[in-house]
This record gives sequence, structure tokens and C-alpha cells, in this order.
Amino acid sequence: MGSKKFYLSIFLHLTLIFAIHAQSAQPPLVSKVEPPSWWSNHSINPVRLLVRGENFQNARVSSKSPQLKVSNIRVNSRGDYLFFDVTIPNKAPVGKYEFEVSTARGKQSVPFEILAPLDARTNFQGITNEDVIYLIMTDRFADGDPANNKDVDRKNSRAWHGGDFRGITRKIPYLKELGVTAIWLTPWYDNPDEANQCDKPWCPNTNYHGYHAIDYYGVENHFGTFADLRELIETAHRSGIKVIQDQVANHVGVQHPWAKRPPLDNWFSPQSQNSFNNSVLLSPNSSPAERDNLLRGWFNELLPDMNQDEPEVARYEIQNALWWIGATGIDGIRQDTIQYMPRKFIRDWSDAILRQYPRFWMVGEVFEEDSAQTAFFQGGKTGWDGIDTKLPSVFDFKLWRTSQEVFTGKKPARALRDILKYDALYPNVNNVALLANNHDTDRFMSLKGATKEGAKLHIAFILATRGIPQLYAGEEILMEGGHDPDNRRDFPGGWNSDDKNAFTKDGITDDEREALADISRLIRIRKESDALKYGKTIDLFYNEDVYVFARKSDKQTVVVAINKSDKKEFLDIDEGNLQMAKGNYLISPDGVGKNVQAISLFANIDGKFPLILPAKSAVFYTVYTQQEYRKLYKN
Ligand SMILES: [Ca+2]
Ligand SMILES: [Ca+2]
Ligand SMILES: [Ca+2]
Repeated sequence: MGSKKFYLSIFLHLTLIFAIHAQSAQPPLVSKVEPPSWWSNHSINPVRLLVRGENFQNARVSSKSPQLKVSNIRVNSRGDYLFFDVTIPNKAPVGKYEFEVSTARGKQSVPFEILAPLDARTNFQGITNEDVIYLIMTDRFADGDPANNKDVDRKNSRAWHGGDFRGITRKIPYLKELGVTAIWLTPWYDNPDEANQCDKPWCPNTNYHGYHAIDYYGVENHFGTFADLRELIETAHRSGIKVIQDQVANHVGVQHPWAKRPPLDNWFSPQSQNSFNNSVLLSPNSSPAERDNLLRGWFNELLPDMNQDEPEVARYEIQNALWWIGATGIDGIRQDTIQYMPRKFIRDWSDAILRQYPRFWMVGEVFEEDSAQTAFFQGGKTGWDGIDTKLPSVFDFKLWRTSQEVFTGKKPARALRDILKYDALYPNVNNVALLANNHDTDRFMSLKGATKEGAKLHIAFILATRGIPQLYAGEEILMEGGHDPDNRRDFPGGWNSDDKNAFTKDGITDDEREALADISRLIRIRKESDALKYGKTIDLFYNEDVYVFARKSDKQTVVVAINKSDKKEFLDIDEGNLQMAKGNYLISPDGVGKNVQAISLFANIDGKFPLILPAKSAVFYTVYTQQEYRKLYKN
């Protein structure tokens, strides 16, 4: 018995030696280089490369060009990932370069490229108060290239539908006419083509939405090629439309090659379910364990959580964000589920982007209907944790929800003022992004109590309020849609086979045409008004049915009067509340609702402005001094 055991032991030993020998006997193999390219004169130098492959044990890396220097080589324990720094001299010429990975068993080349920077006068513009953002779910907007429609099934709301970059490029004239100035596209990283399988109600579910990246440097094949994306961005820029990329640094899809073979053992957080008890992130009183769960818990079992506490992960993701900006010329980033990443990482990420692109703009999704929570993540103020996130913007989910509730009859008009008082919490309230809706929420017209008049008042409020407004494709034609994925129906007319074409004015109903005209006009009113874009908010009157407020900038004052009731209202507004000199005029050039256009000029009487608010209307009164008024109406 004893000798049997001895021989078995020898056998196992030899097998092991043979296995190790067999592995290292193979030459190194390189399958992916990230980032594939970089720039000279960049604020990140050296750039750190992550190379995927095989047989990297004890590898050396050298540069085949004397220009680029290699240092800090690190090989992971399995020998299938390699990290190294590349120092790029400021005068390094644009073009292709090569590194060489070598072991005792052989060598292989690592391709790399130095790119010419895109023109900073037309790219990386940032999003400002001049802009109106329009969210497009790429798969659901327009199909400009049926050749990339792999396994498309438009009858299945969880399948790929075939929308793509070329489709959007062709619809730029429509967007231009609508008046929006920036498009936010759902993530375009390459995602699995096949459906996810799980025991949740949303499975099987394809990744048409883009939130399950399998390649942080790849473009989704259903949307087109990198060249198609560049063509879309260039076409948009030529039409004065900026582009916002949706980035997802918190997690990748479980089909990502990293899930089975992570570059480092701590690349991901250990699998555990996120409790989504989000308020523990705001509270200085929460326990470290509670906070840790929110930061490290997986969004769900299909989304491995990136561990930004590991410096290699943080560095990878910061470079990835900068690569997309530099390579595509985008103007802004929407960062998904941002609150589930360490605030220190958010700060380092923001700092790095703004150092390279000072005008750039990033908005974080802090999906929480609590102004204190969303405000906590906007940069410009040091939190209780000693961290200023430096993040330019967050979405205002509380005001969005309140506006929906007010204009579907669930809350009084004064509720708007009751939320706007929390503007005090935001370090930079004019930079907050105010959504009218998005792809995760039920569309307005599918809410209980929704009417088309209410929908227009909701949009009027969003466009009249402080911050940067964001609309969701289809709202301009009163599209309906309940819970996800019903709220992600195809835009009618985006596919050649569609019976209805909402991209043409005669392809839509009278109601839709009226809404489109009204919303387009509201966008124009905002764009032409310094006060609506930059003004401070001054509350003038609020009750059950009416909310009247001024937006006052250095150059202009506009009084916004919204009446959600069925009856006409009359109001006197005290001139003193507008903090203007006596003897001003209040005129009503525009608005939405019946009879709004018919309202005539009101001069002030004894320091009072009399206002007329037609039923279900939003009226924008521009205030002129007598002098300005005389100049305006001289003829
Ligand atoms: Ca297509
Ligand atoms: Ca894909
Ligand atoms: Ca996380």
C-alpha cells in the first residue's frame, strides 16, 4: 500500500512539473492592448498599458522605438495580463509604434499608436447653460444600416432593434430643427450580442441598452464601427450639436473576459448584493460596513463591481475616460450609477479629466429622490468625509419627480417651490442637470393623471427652471411607455418599414404636431433668454394651482407664470420683489396653453404688475424698463 502511495505522489509531482513546464514552454501571446493609442503632450504621461495575452511569466518589455520608454512592468499571477508604463516625449511623432514582450521561450510585438489630437476648437466643448440635452437610446431611435442588424427582433422589447450611429447621423437635421443642442447616447461600449439568462423578471434580456460592457475600448457592433461613431460626432458638431457619452465605470457585464480571468485578484469587489440603501452614503453616521456594501456590492449578479480602491483599476478607468474624449471629440460624459464608486475615485477621475480638458462637463447619475443626496455628490464643496468630488453636475431626480406629480394632479403647484428651496444645498445649482424624463422612468403620458396639457406644462417648467435641461427622445411627440422596457419603444419612422414617420410633420397626428411645435418653441424661448439660462430664481407667488417665479440675470428678468388649474387666474406681483427700479414693463411674448399668445402688454400700476394666467398655461413675461420698451416698440 505504502509504495502505491509513493508512486502516486511521484506521478502527481511529475504531472505538475510537466504542466508548469508546458505552460512556460509556450511563447508569449498578445491579444489586446489597452489603451491602444495615446497622445504626446498629454497631462497623463506616462500612460499605463494593460496587455491581455498568455505566457507572460517573467516577461521583459522593451520599446522598439528609442522615442518611447517602458518602465514599471508588472505581470499578474496567471501570466495572462501585463501592465507597463509608457513615457511619451512631447516631441514624439504621430504614428504607429511597437513594444516587444519577450520571455525565454520567445517574443511578440505589442502594437501602439500616437494619435494627432483632435481640434480643441470644435471638440471637448463641455455642456453649459446654453444647452438643451436630448437623450437617445441608440438601439431604439433610427436604423441607418440594416447590415449590422444581427439577431434583431423588433417584436421583442428586450431584444436588439437595429438602431445605430448612422441612423442618428441621418436624423441630425431633425434634432437641429427641434432645437436641442446636445445628445446623450446610451453606452456604446461593445456589449454581448446574446441575451443574458438569469432567474430575474428581466431575463432573458439582450444588452441593447449598453450597460453590460465586455470591452471598455470597443464599439458595439450593432451600432456600427468606430468610424461611424466619429462620423456621427463630426456631423453633430458641424450642426452645433454636442455629444455626451454614457460611461459605466462602476461595473462591467459578467461576459467580460475579466469576469473569468481578472487582471488582478482584487480587480473586482467580491460578489455580494448591493443593498441600495443609498442614504448611508450621505450620512456621516453610517457604519463603515454599511457604506462598504454600497460601494462594493454588485449592482446585480450579472454586473461585477470594479474595485476602484485598487490603484491599477482607478488608473485604468481614468485613462479609459480620457481616451474616449481624446479619440472621439465628445463634449460631455454621463457617468452611470456614480454614487456606488468611492468619492475619492470620483474626485480623481474628475480632476484628471478637467486637467486635460478644462471646459469639459460630466454629470453623475445619483438616482435618489432626495436633494441632499444628489447635492452631496456635486463638486465645489468639501463633504463631511473631507472630499470635494469636483464633479460638475448631477441629475436632479427630486425636482423631476415633483414636477411630474404636480402636472399629473398629485401635488399642489407650490410643491415645486418646496423642492427648489433645497437649491441651498447645491454648490453650483445652475450646473445641475434637470431631466424631464429618462430611459429608466415611465414616460409622462403613461403616468396616472397625465394629459397632453400637463405634459407641456411639465416640459415648460423643466425648460424655465435653473440648471441644464435634459429631454428624452419622443417626449416632443408625447410618446407613451410604462415601466422599462416599455419606455424604450422605437421612435416612429426610424425604420424604413415603419407605417408612421414622426420625423416628418405630416407623419404625425394633430396633437403630436401641436406638442412638437410647443416644445420646440419652449426650447427656443429658453435659448434666446439670458435670464432663463443664467438667472437666479426668485419666488413670487405659489399656491395650489399656481407657481410664479422670476429668473433674473445681469442682463434680463423673465417672470414665469404657470397655472395648472382649469380656470383663468389673475394676480398682482409686487414690483419690489423683482428688485428692479420703478416703472418697468412686463410683457408676454410667449408661452404654452390656450390664449397665451393673445395676452397683451401690462404696464406696472402703482408698483404692481397685474398678471393674467390662462387655464393650463405657462407664460413667460419678459420685463423691460421703459427705456428698453420704447426702443423695442419704437416703430
Ligand atoms: Ca442597424
Ligand atoms: Ca456586441
Ligand atoms: Ca461599486
